[in-house]
Formats: sequence, structure tokens, C-alpha cells
Amino acid sequence: MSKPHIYLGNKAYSSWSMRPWLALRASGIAFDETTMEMFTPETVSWLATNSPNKKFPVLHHDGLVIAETIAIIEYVAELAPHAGLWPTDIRARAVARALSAEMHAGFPAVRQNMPVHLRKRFPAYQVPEAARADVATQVARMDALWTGCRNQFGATGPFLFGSFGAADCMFAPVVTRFVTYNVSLSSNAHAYVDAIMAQPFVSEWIAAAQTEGMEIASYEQLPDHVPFLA
Ligand SMILES: N[C@@H](CCC(=O)N[C@@H](CS)C(=O)NCC(=O)O)C(=O)O
Repeated sequence: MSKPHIYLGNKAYSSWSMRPWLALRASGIAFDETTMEMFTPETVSWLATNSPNKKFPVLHHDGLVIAETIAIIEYVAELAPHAGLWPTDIRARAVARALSAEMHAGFPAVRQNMPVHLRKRFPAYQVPEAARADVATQVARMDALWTGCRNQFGATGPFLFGSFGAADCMFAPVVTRFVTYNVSLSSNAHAYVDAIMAQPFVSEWIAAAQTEGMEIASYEQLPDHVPFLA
């Protein structure tokens, strides 16, 4: 099998890029990667011809071009069926897929008002007044979801379903947001945050983000200007 090649946006800011990259690392598959600076004219033009949804991440593999984070993760899980990206138990697997789908489609207030930034922390950041109630509701939902999942399925390890898997890849950039913006969580959810932050592939991604040497001005102006970028 030739190596899949994943194309990524800036590691410091691109939450969607982080997710399938983590899944690829966790899969054990050898892969190539290219990180590109988002929003430059060259990148926009590259995406227009190389990514079906004109966004990062996009995976190229033997002529197949696949976009959408959750679909890339599913493909990676199928390429590496023994890597355990999804739980082996059918009921746990169904819940893991439901959680991942909810993450892929949901939590818009958190995504819009707490952009990923892996080089800085904004502990005093205040979510804009108009979004505060929605953000609080979505943070509470996330906390309950992580805590409930850990209680029900997480006995064999520190992650949502015990060992590090696809659902954890989906939530990892929310964990980093909660660290970046110093969000208060229950002790159980906080323990999950600590586990994700200590996970070696997560640490590897964050280390790369901190040295990648690409900056997008609007992100660096936080918290005065919060752009929409999930
Ligand atoms: N639904 C897409 C969302 C991808 C997305 O929004 N990617 C952002 C980076 S995090 C992007 O490529 N932005 C660049 C642009 O919109 O030009 C997915 O699941 O992969």
C-alpha cells in the first residue's frame, strides 16, 4: 500500500486538521503530511483544485481524495482495523460514533467563540456577552458527555472508551481550547483534559504547532477579534 498523504492547515489554529492527523498517528500507518498556511491566495487556489470541500484537512491516497474529518477518520480506521480506533464492543462503538458525529456537527458557540490557538493562552478571556449563555450550555454538555462516557465505558484507561481512539481525536481540539481559555470543568472532565494533554501524539502536534513559524494576524490579536473558524 502506498502511503496516504494528509494536507493540513496551520497546526496552531486548525482544529479540523488535528483530528485525522491524531487518528493517523494512533493507527500506526506510515503517512506523509504537508502543512500549509491557511487563507493565502496560493493556498486558496491549491484547495480549489485539491480538496473537494476547499478546506483542510484533505487526504490523498492512491488517487482517492477524501475530505471531511469524520470521513477521513473512518477511512483511517478501516485501513488499520486492528489499531482499535473504534471500540470493539458494538454498543460502545455506537456511542463513540454518536459522540463523534455530535462533535462534527455541533458545539457551534464553543467553536466560534474559542478558536484553537496552541501557542498562546488567554486565561482572562471573556466570551462575548451575546454568546455567553450558549457557550455555557455547550461546555456543560461537553462536560456531561465526557464524564458520562468515562463512567460507562472508560474503566480500562484514561480516555473516553479506555484507550485513545477516534472519539478522543474528535474532542482533542476542544480539550486544548478549554486549556487555552482556562474553562472551568468538573473534576472528572478535568481529569480527561489532563489525560488528553499528556497523550504523546497530542503533545507531538502541540510541539509542532509551537515551532511551525506561520502566523495568521487575526488569531494573534485575540481576544479582541475572534474570527469564525471551527
Ligand atoms: N467540515 C470540515 C471543516 C473543515 C474546516 O473548516 N477547515 C478549516 C480549517 S480548521 C479550513 O480549511 N479553512 C480554510 C478555508 O476555509 O479557506 C471538516 O470536517 O473537515
